[in-house]
Amino acid sequence: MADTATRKIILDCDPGHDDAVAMLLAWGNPKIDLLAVTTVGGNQTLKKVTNNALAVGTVLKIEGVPFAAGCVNPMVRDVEVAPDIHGESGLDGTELPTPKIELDSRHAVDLIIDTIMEHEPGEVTLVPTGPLTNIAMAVRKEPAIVERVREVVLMGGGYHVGNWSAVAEFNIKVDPEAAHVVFNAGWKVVMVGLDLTHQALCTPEAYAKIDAVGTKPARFIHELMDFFGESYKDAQGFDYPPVHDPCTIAYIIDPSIVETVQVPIDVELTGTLTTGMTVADFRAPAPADCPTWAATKLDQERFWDLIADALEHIGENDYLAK
Ligand SMILES: [Ca+2]
Repeated sequence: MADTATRKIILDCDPGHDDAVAMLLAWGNPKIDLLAVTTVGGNQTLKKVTNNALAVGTVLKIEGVPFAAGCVNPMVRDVEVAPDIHGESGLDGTELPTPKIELDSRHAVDLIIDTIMEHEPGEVTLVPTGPLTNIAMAVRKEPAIVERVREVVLMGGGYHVGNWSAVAEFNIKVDPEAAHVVFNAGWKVVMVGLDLTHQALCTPEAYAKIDAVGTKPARFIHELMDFFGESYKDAQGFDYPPVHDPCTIAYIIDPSIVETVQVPIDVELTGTLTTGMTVADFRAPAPADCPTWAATKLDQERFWDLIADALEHIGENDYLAK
């Protein structure tokens, strides 16, 4: 029988074109109960990504969900941003509406801790789609969250490829110390890394599904994908942009869309060429108590159907200028 229970999640993000699509899927799919949206410095500065999160929330008509800003800088290293991929605003390529959503007064780390501790053990899933600074800080501030979280489904890393170096992915490389805390905390971690997300390409077929919805929010996503596609073409030679972050939400909605394998994973902190690499050990079957998993294979057709269904579910937004 299909699992129809809703899943409670906290989305910790750095919007970011693909983060915006993750927000869309988290809000527009009835199976997901979005408890909070928190932001972290990453694709752009904290100030910019926080404004972007509020604006995207406004486009998607998100209501009754607290939004909170988190850490400005990584735990140890200097901040790095990605204007070559996401532009100067962090969300270039479209017109952002004036946000209707007000920021929660709490720091994101406190909102994350409060939300987890207010719920029953095993109820809340954490979904980080930016650098892991907020999540690691939450673990350090309130270690009791580790046993209460159902699982951490994160976009980051990879076991064969990198994008911010030959072997490291952006979210992990920007704050490898935070990633080290998160991968070694002992809770279940599902790494939705580049091996998986490079299968989530916004192809002409994917555009057709988005465009068929015909609403202003669909147009907004289309414009984001246009900019994202040009960036990925120029910066990394992709024909179509890989839409990383919503793959985490797709996995939570239906794990048969995102296949995973249990494998020990750790994070390199001291490599001269490999800092920020997620090192997955495939030499032998993982021990039964291994808490880390890696995503391997995406059902692309069903993934893009989920995105289009979420846009249908949200419907029109007359607040938007176009
Ligand atoms: Ca992101």
